[in-house]
Amino acid sequence: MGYKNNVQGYRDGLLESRSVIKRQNYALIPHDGLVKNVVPGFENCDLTILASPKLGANFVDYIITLHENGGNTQGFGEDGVETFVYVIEGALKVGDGTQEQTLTAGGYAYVPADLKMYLENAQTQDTEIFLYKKRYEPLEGYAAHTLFNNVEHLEATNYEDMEDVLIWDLLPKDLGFDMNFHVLSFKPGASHGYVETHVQEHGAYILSGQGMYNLDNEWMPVEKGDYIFMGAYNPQAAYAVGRNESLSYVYSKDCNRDPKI
Ligand code: UGY
Ligand code: MN
Repeated sequence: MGYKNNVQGYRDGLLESRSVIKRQNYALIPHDGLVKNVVPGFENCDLTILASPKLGANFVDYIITLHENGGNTQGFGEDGVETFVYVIEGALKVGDGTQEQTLTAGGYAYVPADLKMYLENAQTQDTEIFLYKKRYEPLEGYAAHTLFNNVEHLEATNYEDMEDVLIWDLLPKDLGFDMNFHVLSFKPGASHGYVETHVQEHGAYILSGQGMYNLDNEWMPVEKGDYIFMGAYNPQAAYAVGRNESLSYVYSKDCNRDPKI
C-alpha cells in the first residue's frame, strides 16, 4: 500500500520495493510502502513512524499529514523529551504552552524537554510535517530554549568549501542543545567530498531532487519523499543526479555531548 503516493489496489507487475532495512546500521524508506500508525494524541492525521529505537535510532522520526482541524492539542513529548518539527508543506500552528507561531513551508520549531509541543493544522487543506523527538541529555550550566524560525531567514554556507553544496544550520551553536537540524542541498552533479564515517546518527527526509546515496558502501537511488536513517558509524555520502533540481534533505544530528560509558 502506498498511501503517501496514492498508489493503492493491485499493481500491474510483481510486488517490489526500494526499502532497505539494516537494523542498527541504516535504512532507506521510500513513500511507497508506508503504512499509517495510530499514536494517541494525534487527531485527523495520517502518521507514520519512521526511525525508532526498534530500528537502532536514539530518536523517533515521524512523517505526518494533518488534515483539516488535525494535530495534537494534548501535547507531544513527555517530560525529559525534546521535540522538533519542520513544515514540508502547508501551514502549522505550533506552540509550547506559553507561546505559539504559525509556520509555513521551511518553518521549524524546537521545544525543550520540560515543555510539550502543541500542533494544529492552520489551513483547511492538508499540511505535511516532519516531526522528531529525543530524550534530552542535560549539561550542567546550560539549557535549551523554545525556538521558531524559517530556513528562508537563515543564510546558507558552502558545505566544506564546495560551492555547489549548501548547508543551513537550523539551531544555534549553543551547548544547551544536544542536537541540531540542518538542510543540506547538492546541485545536480555535486556530491560529498568524501564518504563520512562518524559517531552521530541522522534521520534525513528528502525534500527535493534525486541522487545516489552511499549507505555502508552500497550505492542506492534516492528521491524526494524518501527517508534515510543513518546509524552511528554508518559510512555515508551522496551524489546528486537529475537535471534541474537540487538534491536537498533536512536531517538531525546529535552534538555537543561526550558519550557516556
Ligand atoms: O552533517 C553531516 O554529518 C552530513 N554531512 N551527513 C550527511 O549528509 N550524510
Ligand atoms: Mn553525516
